[in-house]
Amino acid sequence: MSKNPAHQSELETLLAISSGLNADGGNDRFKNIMHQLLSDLCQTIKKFDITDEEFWVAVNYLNELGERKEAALLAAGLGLEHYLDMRADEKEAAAGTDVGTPRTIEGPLYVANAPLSERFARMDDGSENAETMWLHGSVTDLDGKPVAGAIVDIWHANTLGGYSFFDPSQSEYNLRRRVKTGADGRYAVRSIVPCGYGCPPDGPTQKLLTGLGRHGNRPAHVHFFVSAPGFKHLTTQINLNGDQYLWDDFAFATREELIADPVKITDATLARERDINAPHTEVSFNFSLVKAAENTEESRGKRSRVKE
Ligand code: MBD
Ligand code: FE
Repeated sequence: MSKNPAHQSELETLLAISSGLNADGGNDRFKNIMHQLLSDLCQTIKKFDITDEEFWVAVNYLNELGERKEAALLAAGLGLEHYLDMRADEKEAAAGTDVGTPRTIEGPLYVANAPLSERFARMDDGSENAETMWLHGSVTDLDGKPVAGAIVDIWHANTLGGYSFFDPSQSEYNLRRRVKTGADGRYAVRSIVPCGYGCPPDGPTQKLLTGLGRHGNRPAHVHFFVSAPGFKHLTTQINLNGDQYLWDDFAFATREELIADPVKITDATLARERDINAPHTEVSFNFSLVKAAENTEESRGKRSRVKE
């Protein structure tokens, strides 16, 4: 930093006081984190000789981000949410603990308490003229033994890439369901094939990405929380193979093990068994869960969520 020791100690004093290091109250961990963040920020301001105008553009950007409620969207787009996954994976690898179906980011669009049913649910409200998707599979332990009574909480976008609740044009809980596995550990849903997501083109996240020369698109995907008593909670997604953004996801969520191949079903008997009675797309995905070492691992991590 500064070669002028007087200037240096003036900044150090400022940062120590502004982050409350010498104050009685507050939280020590929070103080130390803020101190590091502010120090890094000042270093960046100095390194790039940030102008006042640039500084206030950045401050105003934070207001825009909050006004549009896009802070969590930006966290995904900057790869920070994926970085949390990298860290969790790394810790598991270092500890040598078992891994089942890999995790990937939750993203900002979950809504809690979707309708719950046993073994099967229809997820779409029938309002879209879209390709029907039959999505099914099993939940097992690492030995392949079925996990009965697992809750598979599923959410995905419509054909315009929009999610109910966040997209007020959709009905309540459209394309959001919770399904409890049967004794065979299986779940099945009838839905529609989702399309990929794109950041709101007029929003602050897309504005920042455009400044980086990046796009704000995600490949077609389906989100899952999978949980069962005695097992580690799993937050993951599957990507539908063939999407142009499969390996170019702006939120970095794609993983080799999480790619599902959509299969066109034309067999009339099968279509009748499923009560679809028409050609449709089948997506199969099986989950394997790891035993929980402690109760706290059984539930999803705390995070501010809609309707929770
Ligand atoms: C999504 O649908 C999503 O899953 C993420 C991570 C970010 C934006 C939209
Ligand atoms: Fe999504």
